Amino acid sequence: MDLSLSPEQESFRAAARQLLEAEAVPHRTRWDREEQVDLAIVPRLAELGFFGLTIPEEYGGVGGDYVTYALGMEELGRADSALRGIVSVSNCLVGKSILGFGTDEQKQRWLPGIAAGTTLGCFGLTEPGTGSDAGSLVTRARRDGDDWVISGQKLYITNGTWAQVALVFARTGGEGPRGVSAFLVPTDSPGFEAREIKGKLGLRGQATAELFLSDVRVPADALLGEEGQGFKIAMSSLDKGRISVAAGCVGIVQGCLEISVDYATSRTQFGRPIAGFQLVQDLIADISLDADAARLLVWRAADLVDRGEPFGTAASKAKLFASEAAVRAANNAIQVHGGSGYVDEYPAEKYLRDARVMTLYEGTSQIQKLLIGRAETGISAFV
Ligand code: COS
Repeated sequence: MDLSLSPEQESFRAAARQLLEAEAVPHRTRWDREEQVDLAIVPRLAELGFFGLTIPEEYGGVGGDYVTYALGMEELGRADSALRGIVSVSNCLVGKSILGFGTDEQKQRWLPGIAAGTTLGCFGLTEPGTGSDAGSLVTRARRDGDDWVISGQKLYITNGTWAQVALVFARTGGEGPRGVSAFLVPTDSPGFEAREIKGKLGLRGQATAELFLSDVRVPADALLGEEGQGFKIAMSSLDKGRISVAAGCVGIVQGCLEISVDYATSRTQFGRPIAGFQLVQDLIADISLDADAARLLVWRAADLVDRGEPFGTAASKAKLFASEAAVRAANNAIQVHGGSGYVDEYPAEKYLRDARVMTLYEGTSQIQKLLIGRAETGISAFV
């Protein structure tokens, strides 16, 4: 693995930093307080190519490699994790699932809009009764002539109220993962309703919704992949999604490092900058170490994707470490800031609130450990 970035990767990262510093960072506290990012940022992110990263040019994307994608997610996480979620659910969980499993017709229909940011996607896997045990989902799709008719409920769905297309996982067969199929459902379909969930600890600027599907009728060509292949589609999407979450967490840790150094070198106590105190340096050293270690795990996983090698376990390791590191780093950043870390005039407390969900969604830390344990021992803890 080559740890040096190419000039193209460096220039994308610099352009992303510049855009986000100008158009996201100054507004993130307000967006967080108002529980709504200004959606005018979406086309601005799209202009830079965020939504088209790794989607081939023939489908309207900007192509590029997965390391570049991870750099972009890091910059989004550093600026505002709410934005990282909007991009990565649409581009990665939905767009890459269509790219990987869709027919040419499905790719032509959905990918250009997703790559342009004019079509947002949401990923409908989790249900009120099924979180970690995703293979037990109960949303049903039944065949009616040439159509599928879908009924059920989905919970904690990022982009749920903003999306134009929902990737919905529904049971078409018997119990367990093999009975699950995936469908591309236009969200303006009759019977489809999304209700926003308010009162989240973090990621407040991003829409998180509950989806209700009451006899939503879609044509046969809404089926993504084969009948019964839905669980595999969900799992392989999440393998990539976990790298995306982990990359966003690297951005959180990096942000925590920068604000902690800034604060510690300018805040004076006992007649000198607090950065001069060994116990403050201890906190900053821990954040710095977490940034390096998490970034290396993310780059390793992204590099495996780029090489076409198995990357699932590397993705779980990156997600597990980086998400726990983000919580730790944000906590340390608050400690460096003292009382100032507890108010949203400074970004430390938002980093902590946003980081907290990273150990939960796209597979909890406990699920990642069991996936790593299964890969190491060959024994599944899930059966
Ligand atoms: N890629 C492709 N296929 C996969 C896969 C992957 N990463 N992981 C599993 N599969 C396949 C298996 O090969 C198996 O196929 P066969 O039936 O043909 O043998 C099938 O899917 C079932 O796999 P498995 O036995 O691992 O299913 P489990 O029910 O044991 O899966 C876990 C358990 C916990 C791994 C899974 O449910 C999971 O990841 N849960 C977390 C869900 C999650 O992240 N939710 C967040 C939603 S988005 S916020």
